[in-house]
Amino acid sequence: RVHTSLTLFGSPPWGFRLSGGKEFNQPLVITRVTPGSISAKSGLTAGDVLISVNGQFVNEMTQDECEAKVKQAVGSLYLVVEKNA
Ligand code: LEU
Repeated sequence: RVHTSLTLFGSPPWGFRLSGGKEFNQPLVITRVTPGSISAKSGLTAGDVLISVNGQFVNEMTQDECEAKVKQAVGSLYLVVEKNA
């Protein structure tokens, strides 16, 4: 399993959807990446497990908290994901 850092340049919508979160006792996982979006161009793919958002670990975040972080980002969004390839 490989941790990969991705920097998405721009502003929301980044073009991905999330599942999981602390309230579900599940990891936050990227479930969909919109073709042609900033996320797609940056190498994010469905199935990637989210590790951190703008340097903040997501393991204690609910899905809503994580989404709020993602939506707050302006200019760029720095993600660390675990790719399962
Ligand atoms: N759907 C949002 C976007 O593409 C991300 C979500 C996690 C808040 O920017």
